[in-house]
Amino acid sequence: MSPLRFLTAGESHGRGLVGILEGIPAGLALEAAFINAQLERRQGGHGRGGRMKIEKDEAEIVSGVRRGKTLGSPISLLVWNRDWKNWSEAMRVEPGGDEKLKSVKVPRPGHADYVGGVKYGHSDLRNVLERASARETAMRVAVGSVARKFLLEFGVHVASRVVSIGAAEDDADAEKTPVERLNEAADASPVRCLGKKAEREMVAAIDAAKAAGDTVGGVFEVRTSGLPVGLGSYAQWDRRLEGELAKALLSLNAIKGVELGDGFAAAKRPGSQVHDELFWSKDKTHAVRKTNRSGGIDGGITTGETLVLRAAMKPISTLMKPLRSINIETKEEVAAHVERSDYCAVPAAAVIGESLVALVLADAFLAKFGGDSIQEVRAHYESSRRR
Ligand code: EPS
Repeated sequence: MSPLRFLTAGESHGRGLVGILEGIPAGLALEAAFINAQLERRQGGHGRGGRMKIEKDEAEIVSGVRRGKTLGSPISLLVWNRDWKNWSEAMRVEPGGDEKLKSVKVPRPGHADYVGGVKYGHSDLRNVLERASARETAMRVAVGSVARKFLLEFGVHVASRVVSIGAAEDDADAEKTPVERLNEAADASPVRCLGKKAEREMVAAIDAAKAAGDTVGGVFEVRTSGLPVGLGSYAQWDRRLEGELAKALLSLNAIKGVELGDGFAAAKRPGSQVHDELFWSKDKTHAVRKTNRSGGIDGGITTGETLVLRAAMKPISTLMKPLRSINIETKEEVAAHVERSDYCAVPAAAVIGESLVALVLADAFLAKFGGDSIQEVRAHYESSRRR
């Protein structure tokens, strides 16, 4: 069983989002301000819609922390939806009210609307979209921030940057920016990329999509530093770390592809140009590599190099100039439902990607160096490093 697990709950326009994170050891210093700084990063990025002007996401720590330190008990978090006040009648929990209010009958192609309606037997597709909405990722960032805080105790940093938006691609070499400073550099850009020319092109791609009533996707990259050798395992399929990382990233709304290191490009090259050769460190105590084409994992196990993960996000499926669809009540073929949305959320998705990677890595870290308190984990970690 995974030492670390979490659940989220909450509808996009309901009262708020709830999260429970279990398995964080006792004694970790944790304050809401740390979580809130990450929530603020998720809200940004050029191409966001009107909702982010309404919300100012802030987490309340409801349990599991006393006097600024984790207790080892489940940590529960709350993020209230400010928009709830505009939706309290349409999203009422109590029975009754006007069933037609804010009801949705025409699914958006590519969204969960149709399949969710079929699956759960909903004739009002709002019952689907409220939970399928990417609003839920605010809570994933909140719980992921606790995992991030845990990893920082052990010198592990997780950061991200946007690689491309639509056809606009950043050719900046991310290797040149230390992972510890990558977020600072990316957060300074409205599209979270490193290159200035690419930034202009990405902003233009988003503006063009918006003007055309369309949306645009892209690719982001998550990078880590400070990871020890040996997280994950080849011993069983579900202990292979790249599988857990890919699962976490593909679980993020609109993600359609994930690659590690050279990923799909490696499939076109001969082995001699794909694998990272091994050399002795100067003191001959451990192996070093001059390349990191593997992306930091060999055989399901961290190599101790930078983890390099990329995820491809499809364009958001709510189009202001809607695609064709069907009315599930009248049986007509009509234009899809239109609802306030984002034009591009790739910069935000990168921040969420970091949070999901942090959760997987904290889990793998605890599986290897586990303990009930930070002191115990530290003792296990340090004895392993000495060995
Ligand atoms: C989001 C909140 C949502 C959307 C977006 C992400 O709020 P609303 O539906 O009120 O505009 O802006 O979600 C989607 C694009 C989607 O398809 O679900 C958020 O908090 O990130």
